[in-house]
Amino acid sequence: MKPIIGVMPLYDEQKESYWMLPNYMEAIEQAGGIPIMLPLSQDPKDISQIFNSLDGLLFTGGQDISTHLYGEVAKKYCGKSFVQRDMLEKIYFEKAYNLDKPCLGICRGIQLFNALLGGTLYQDVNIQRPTQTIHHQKPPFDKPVHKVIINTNSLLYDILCKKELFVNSYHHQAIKKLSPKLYEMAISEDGFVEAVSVPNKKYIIAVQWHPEYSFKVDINSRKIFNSFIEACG
Ligand SMILES: [Mn+2]
Repeated sequence: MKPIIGVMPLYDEQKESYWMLPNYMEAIEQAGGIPIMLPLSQDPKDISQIFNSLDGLLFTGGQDISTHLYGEVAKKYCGKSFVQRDMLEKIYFEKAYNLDKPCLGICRGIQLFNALLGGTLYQDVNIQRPTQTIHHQKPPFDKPVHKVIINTNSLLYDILCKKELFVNSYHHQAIKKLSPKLYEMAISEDGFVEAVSVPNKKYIIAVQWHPEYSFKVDINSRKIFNSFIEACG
């Protein structure tokens, strides 16, 4: 039996439409999992039933996270948020955290885990913490644009066996204060937290970059998805 992975839905409020980037689905499939996009329904019984049928959860990219989740007021340069998805992901993440179900967070995912566990975010790194390093690249998105330094005492190092990694980058927000419940697995060359794990959980990790954009050309991106699906098996 292949592991079934719940994929957090993408939603376009203007079009009032669900959507999905095929790369998230394909990256899970190539690693041996079955991806299923989740509905936005917040009925507690429905969510429990869905949650129990899943072997793991993928927290995808998307809108900026509501600032009230990390105790701030939105500045004018903060992007639009989508509260319904924030609430949905909060419910799923807290269940997964309490029951130690495998989770992989990507981009918004790392920011979400940090906010939900008591950390804070830069609402816009360009304004609040300017840097020469490119974090919001132009296409092609499978091309690396900056370096991350990996903590050798981390799950990410165990997965990749690399102290340095070149990654793509497509984010305008980032972790400001790291949650005391998260462990820093990698930082960018200019000092942003780019990968975290939850200590004492089997596999709850998140990265700030986008392995789903690069898995077709990059073995390290595939290794991240492979390790996730293995943990879900
Ligand atoms: Mn970056």
